[in-house]
Amino acid sequence: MRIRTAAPAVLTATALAAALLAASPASAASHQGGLHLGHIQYDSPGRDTRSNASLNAEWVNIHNNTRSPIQLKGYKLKDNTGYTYTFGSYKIGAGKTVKVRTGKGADASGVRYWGRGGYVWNNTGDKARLLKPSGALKDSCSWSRAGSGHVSCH
Ligand SMILES: [Ca+2]
Repeated sequence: MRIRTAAPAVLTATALAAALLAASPASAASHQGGLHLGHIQYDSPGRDTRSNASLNAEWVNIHNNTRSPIQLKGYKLKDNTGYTYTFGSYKIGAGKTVKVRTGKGADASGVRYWGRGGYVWNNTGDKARLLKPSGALKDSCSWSRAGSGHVSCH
């Protein structure tokens, strides 16, 4: 009986090896969810002075670990209070990350600015949500204490 149970295990290992071989280096470290929230710096380092530099040191990364670019137009980023950032036209490449900073600045490749004059992400606990243009929840990530000031969502 032990020999019989070994056969499926070998098959599984073979299938896994095949899957790993088929995967590109970028997707080898992939997580489920495709487009998802990545690292979040919810507590801007240093004192919360509300300066634009401090506001921009508060940010959320969104990562596309699919193998195709994704148009983010209409996607939303939302906190517990209801503050909402809505993406304009922005194509996030396969395997790429876009950082959404809280303060004001000039949008560029890989970085978007919320344009706020106040902080979004609560230092002592909050929940970031990534919503599809339809309003459907794509991903969420929460934290419950100040701690290190940042969280790795996946
Ligand atoms: Ca904060």
